[in-house]
Amino acid sequence: METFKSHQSVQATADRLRIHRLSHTDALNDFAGDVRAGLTATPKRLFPKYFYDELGSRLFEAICLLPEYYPTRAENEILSRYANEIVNSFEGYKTVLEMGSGSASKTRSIIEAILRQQPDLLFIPVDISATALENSSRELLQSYPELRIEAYAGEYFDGLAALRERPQGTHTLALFLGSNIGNFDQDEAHQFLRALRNVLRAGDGLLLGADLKKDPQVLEAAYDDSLGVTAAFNLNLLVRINRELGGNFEPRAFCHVVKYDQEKGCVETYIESAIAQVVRVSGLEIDVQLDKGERIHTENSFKYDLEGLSRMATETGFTRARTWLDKREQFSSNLFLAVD
Ligand code: AVJ
Repeated sequence: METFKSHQSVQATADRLRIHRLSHTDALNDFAGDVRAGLTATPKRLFPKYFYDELGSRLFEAICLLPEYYPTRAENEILSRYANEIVNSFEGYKTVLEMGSGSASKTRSIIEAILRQQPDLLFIPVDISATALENSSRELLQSYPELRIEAYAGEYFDGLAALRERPQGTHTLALFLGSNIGNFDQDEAHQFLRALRNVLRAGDGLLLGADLKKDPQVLEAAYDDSLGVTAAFNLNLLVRINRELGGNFEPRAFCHVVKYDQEKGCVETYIESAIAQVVRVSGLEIDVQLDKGERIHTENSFKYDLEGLSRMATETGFTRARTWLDKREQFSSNLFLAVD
């Protein structure tokens, strides 16, 4: 009887989960093409989406535990403290759409607050990592016996394109948490928010996590921690190129460099060559020449203020209806409402 029972509960869990793999883009070819373009460009660059291989994803989870990296703790504080208020801003959310859900641990506060209002909820996570989606979905379904999940494994814009095909029945709260928006420059942020607005109906909500402008020393420490975890996260890109594209980067011959550009409101991260060197990437049949002190740009993390967030909302079909801050006022959770 015992085995029958557990078999049934596994079945029931599987019934409540669908994972769509948006596989028309070949991830490895994208990586190869982008690395080739980025390492032969002037100045050199690599994209932050490539940080998140298996080790990179784990290093990011470690970053979230660092004393210097305040955003995760600040956002968790806001979501656990104000989840009821956030979901009560609108009665009857029946769908939660999360872009870049990752491990979906912060999402739980929101899901639980909605389930306290009413039991019927569909969760639609979109994430580049199918493994992260499978793991987080399984855990969520076990915690919430009524929850249904329709997951999309793919990039943001592919996920949003797929979602446009879906019938729009119920009121939706979209989530874009963790200051993921910070990786976009202004044009990209606008494009992304407009694409997201297009899958929502007027009156739907978007809870947007945005890190705030602050003392440059605090910001630089958050991206250059004393244990060197963020340095490892950054340099792991080179290790990934070595493994997947046959590179011979020596990570010890490079340094992690972080600069806050106060004018732009952007923490810029680089991999800097400590010596003049030539690196072979055999899978791409290229030799990459680096001067001593030459930098490869790897990430932008844009910081916001409330005026900038209001402007961004109105320019993309939303209005900033409410904002919640953590006690130290380091991070903002913003409720954008979709307008006609
Ligand atoms: C995942 C984009 C929100 O920019 O703060 C953390 C990534 N990089 N430490 C951020 C990151 C280095 C993070 N986001």
